[in-house]
Parts: sequence; structure tokens; C-alpha cells
Amino acid sequence: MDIISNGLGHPGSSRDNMPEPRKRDDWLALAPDLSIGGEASIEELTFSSSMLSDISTSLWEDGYLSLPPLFDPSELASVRDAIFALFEQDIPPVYIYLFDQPWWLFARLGPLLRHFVGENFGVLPNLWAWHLNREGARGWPPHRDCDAMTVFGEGEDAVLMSLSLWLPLTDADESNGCMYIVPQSRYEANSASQKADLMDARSLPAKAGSVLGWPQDVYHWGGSYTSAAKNPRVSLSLEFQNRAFDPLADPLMDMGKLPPFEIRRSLIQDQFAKYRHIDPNLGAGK
Ligand SMILES: O=C(O)CCC(=O)C(=O)O
Ligand SMILES: [Fe+2]
Repeated sequence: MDIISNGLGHPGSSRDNMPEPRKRDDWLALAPDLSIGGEASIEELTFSSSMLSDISTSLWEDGYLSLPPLFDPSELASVRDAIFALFEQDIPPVYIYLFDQPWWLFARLGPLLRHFVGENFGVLPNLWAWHLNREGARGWPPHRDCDAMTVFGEGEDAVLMSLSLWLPLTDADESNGCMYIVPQSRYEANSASQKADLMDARSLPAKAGSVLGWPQDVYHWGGSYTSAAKNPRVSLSLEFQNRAFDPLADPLMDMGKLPPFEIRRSLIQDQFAKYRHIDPNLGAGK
């Protein structure tokens, strides 16, 4: 099996071409429950210090975090339904990031993000969304989101340069393409060869509204959609970085000040160009 690890962030795959660029109002008509450039009133989720300390333990020991459903089904529904509406128009799911709500879901995780990537964390311009719904459709192949070392120091004092979060909007399991990850302990077991063995991977079934996360040098991938699937696998990912380090990519964004419509659109289009060398079937993303 090929391991893709190009240091650029996600490899990608998606549906093909996009129709002509649409205007802001056309996008809003597609997803009437969502907004673009709306006034944010983010109610952050509460994470007690004991919760954060348990999450830290699992992140440092296992190399990933896996949180139970945190979001209300109704707040997921509008974003998920908008991805279905995009699909009906043959528009790749990553266009969901034109709207405010997917960003705001992640913004509600503020206490978690500040805990791991600093008070003044930045949002990396590496974003993608998936909608697997037919037999044989696959998530992304094995890769690391960043080739560089992203964890500095050890134990309680370790500092994370960047963190990827993955948020399923529908239940994800082995039948519809959940995530797989090689746990940290297995790297240590293979440290002589400095190689991740994909046979050590663990599947990470995750209910809608739960959250998975990993430091960016961990190998992971998305599974396949099979005939046993009960529902589509719809998910979002976004990456965050500690601003104490030089920006891993430009522009490093501020969760409290999302880019305006035109910039969001070009940001989304850039994702296609970034990953086309990995998946030559990627459309232009226009
Ligand atoms: O959802 C997938 O198939 C891949 C997700 C991934 O690689 C990521 O979010 O970094
Ligand atoms: Fe990834």
C-alpha cells in the first residue's frame, strides 16, 4: 500500500468539475439555513479541567483524541443537509466552507483548541469535507497531514505545533468509511525502523457530532463505503496551529474573523490545486 506523505497537508479526492462560479446569493439559496459573513455568536462548549487532562493523556499516549458526541443533532443537521444540497448540484462538499456554520462548529471547541494549540491559535488554510455515499467510494489514502515534526518536548511539557480535527456529521463506522489511525505506541514499537506499520492501525468509529483529532505527523486514512453502510459518511476537517511557531501555511486565519466570501471561495479553490498531484481526477474546483 502506498503511503502518501508530502508535507503539504491533506491529499484529496473528490467529485469532478464544478459549474460556473455562483454569486453569494445563489449559494445562500442552496442552503437557506446557513449564512455567509454572518454575525458570529459562538457559544463555546465547556471542557472541565479534568476532561482536558483526560483528553491530553489519550492524545499523548495513543497519538489521537476521540471525543463522544458533543454537538446537538440540530446544529449538525443544517450543515449536513447543505452538503447533501451541494451534492444534488454536483458541487464538491468542501464548498460547505463558503458558509459560516462549519467554521462555527469548530469555533465551539475553543477551550479544547486553546488547550492544545495555544491561547491565540491560528486556523490553517487546509480544509476539506467528505460525502461518501456509494459503494467503493473511499476516504483519503494513508498519509500524514504534515511531514515535519509537530510535537516538541515530552510528557506533560510537550507542545503541539499543529492539530487536525475531524468532525463527522453522520455516524461513521467500518461499513461507511470511518477513520483509521496508527496509534503512537505502535510507532514506538517500530522505532528501530522508524516506520509506521499500517497493520497496527486502529479503526475509529465515530458518532455524528463527535470529534477526532491527531497531531499532524500521525499516519491515518479514511476507509471505504461498502454495501453494508447504513448511511452516507459526511465529515469535515480543519487544521489548527500554535502561533508560537512560524506559520505552516498562509494565510493563517483567525477563528473570530473569518475571511469574506471572495477569499473563502479562492481558498476553497486552492485546495483542489494543492491536491491534484495526488489525485489527478480532481476537478478545477471552480
Ligand atoms: O476523511 C478522510 O477520509 C480523511 C481525513 C483526513 O485525512 C484528515 O482529516 O486529515
Ligand atoms: Fe489527513
